[in-house]
Amino acid sequence: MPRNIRGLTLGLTLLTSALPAIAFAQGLPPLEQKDSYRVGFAQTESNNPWRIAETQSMRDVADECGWELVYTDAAGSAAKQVADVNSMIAQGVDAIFLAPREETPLIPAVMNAKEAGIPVFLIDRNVNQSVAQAGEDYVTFIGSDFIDQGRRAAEWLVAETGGEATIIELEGTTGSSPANDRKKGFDDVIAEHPGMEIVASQSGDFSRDQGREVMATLLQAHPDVTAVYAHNDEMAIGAIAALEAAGRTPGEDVTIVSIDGTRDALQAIIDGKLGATVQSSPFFGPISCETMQRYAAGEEIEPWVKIEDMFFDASNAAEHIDEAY
Ligand code: GYE
Repeated sequence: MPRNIRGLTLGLTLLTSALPAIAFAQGLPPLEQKDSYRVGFAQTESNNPWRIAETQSMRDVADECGWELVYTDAAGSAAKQVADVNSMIAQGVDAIFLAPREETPLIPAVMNAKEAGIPVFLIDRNVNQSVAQAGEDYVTFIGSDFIDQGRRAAEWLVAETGGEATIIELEGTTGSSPANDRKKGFDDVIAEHPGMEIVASQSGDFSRDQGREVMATLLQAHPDVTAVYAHNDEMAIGAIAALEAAGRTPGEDVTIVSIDGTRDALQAIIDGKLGATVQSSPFFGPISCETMQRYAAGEEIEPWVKIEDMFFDASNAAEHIDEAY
């Protein structure tokens, strides 16, 4: 082989082995290994303890992970969140952690970052899988199995009520992946039980106030309700307030199940008002740091970095309340 060609081959081999080969093969932007990074974190809103715990968890790992955090809060607007990501791109951050408020409206933000050569890690919520894909458009989705959370809530409710219940379902933010999937998981299990009926299902936007208002309205139309499934704890707490205001006794004449594992929810379990809550961990800092480091080291990242969640009911709520948020 002529010397110059051998030299070129050697040069190319050295070049490609020094960079994350997998990232190139998949068309994802590579990420250099270095001591410090400017890292964007695009939060959806800060209106509940879960969101605040998530933001805190990201801040807590920033120093040891070498992150200079560029933090934005979309204040409940998908349009603002797209603008927030675009501004991070304009500032030339090294990587972006995005918690997409809704599944489809955030896709342009993901694509813009990809085009600008900035790797995106989705945390806590996913985007529409038929439009954008992990390993191609963004590195990975780090988060819980929301379908399974819905199933676990339903299975607990079936066992608790002996398979007989008239259910009101309070859905999360319309168009968000946890609302879509928590509904699917729950409704599929309930459909297998003829004694269980969902008489109303409406969004309370994952918020305590809206959960209370929607519950108060639905209660007038369905006074015979015997169970409530809320897609998060905040709405469950709101529903408890609405039931009490209407003279009902949550935990006695109405069985309530929800998802998250907040401090208020564990306290409501201890108080006998909430039956159970499926954990959905907000502690994304450590796993986000580790996943980004693996990516920078050139490792192939699985499309879904799955978080395993616990389950809280009367048997263990007191034991876990001190670690709750
Ligand atoms: O359950 C809820 C929050 O996206 C998994 O969003 C998260 C959900 C969480 O507002 O409380």
